[in-house]
Amino acid sequence: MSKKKKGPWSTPVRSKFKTRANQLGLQVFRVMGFELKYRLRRLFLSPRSEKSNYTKDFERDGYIVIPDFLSPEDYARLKDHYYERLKDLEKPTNEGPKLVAPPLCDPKDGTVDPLIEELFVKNNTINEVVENASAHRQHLLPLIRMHHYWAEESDLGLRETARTDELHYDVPLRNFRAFFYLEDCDKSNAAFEFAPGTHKFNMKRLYMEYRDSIVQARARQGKPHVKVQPIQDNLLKLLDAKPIPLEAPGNSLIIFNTMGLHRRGRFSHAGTREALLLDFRFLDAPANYKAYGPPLKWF
Ligand SMILES: O=C(O)CCC(=O)C(=O)O
Ligand SMILES: [Fe+2]
Repeated sequence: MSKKKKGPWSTPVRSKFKTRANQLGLQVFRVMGFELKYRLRRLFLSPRSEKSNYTKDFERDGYIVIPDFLSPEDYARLKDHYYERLKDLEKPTNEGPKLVAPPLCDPKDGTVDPLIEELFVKNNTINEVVENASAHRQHLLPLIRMHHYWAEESDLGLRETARTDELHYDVPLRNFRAFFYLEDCDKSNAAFEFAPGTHKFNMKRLYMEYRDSIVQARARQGKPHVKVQPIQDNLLKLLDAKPIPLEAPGNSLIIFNTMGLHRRGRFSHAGTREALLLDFRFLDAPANYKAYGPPLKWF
């Protein structure tokens, strides 16, 4: 339990203030500020490479799926490595679908798994897409986790504990994550879902941010434990959000913009979804950037 003294600036008061500030447009200004910073960076960052079709598709849809990402030899090496590590992991026993996600590369303490570094951290395709889409030089170590997600018969129909199976966006700015499927993944074993086009910065998005920021702040007023509210249906309609399951064979990489609306798929039978999750969130988060220490130079 935290021993912090609760003053007048405690969460309910702050939430009330936040509700008011959002009614006056706080979130709209924040989102516009993020976009403006991106546009300024873009003026000064010359692309490291020609923009490939990957980058163009990524700009249009907010995600790309790259099949046959690794050579057959590297894919086999990676699978051996993954399943070797999986054997030793302690498994949770919560009700509902379960996740084990230990880090393999962690910028916080500088842990770097050599095979993951070789196959993903120094991968030109990933770095090209991320650099061109964020206008940041990608020279920091991403956070990379194993993502062993599974459901037993008794878990079917139960909610996922972190509620990431609800349509949401992670941050209101251009930011990136990637899933590498180790095995075939379709809508029956919780394929990741993304609503194409919902990552775009435009007037509809700003209006959505405005309305949603008030709903979220109000929900937290006096209820600090309420972290995320589902986005209201009328706002989903406004953005024309139609999530599609990104079904793909093993050895596929999916890169997505976390500003777009997405969710974790659900299991329709007992099964597993084996993946790696790559997270480039620190690129735009000064606090994280500080926590991660000086940039590691890969190039
Ligand atoms: O596990 C998933 O399919 C999605 C999780 C998620 O929402 C995210 O990584 O941002
Ligand atoms: Fe998410």
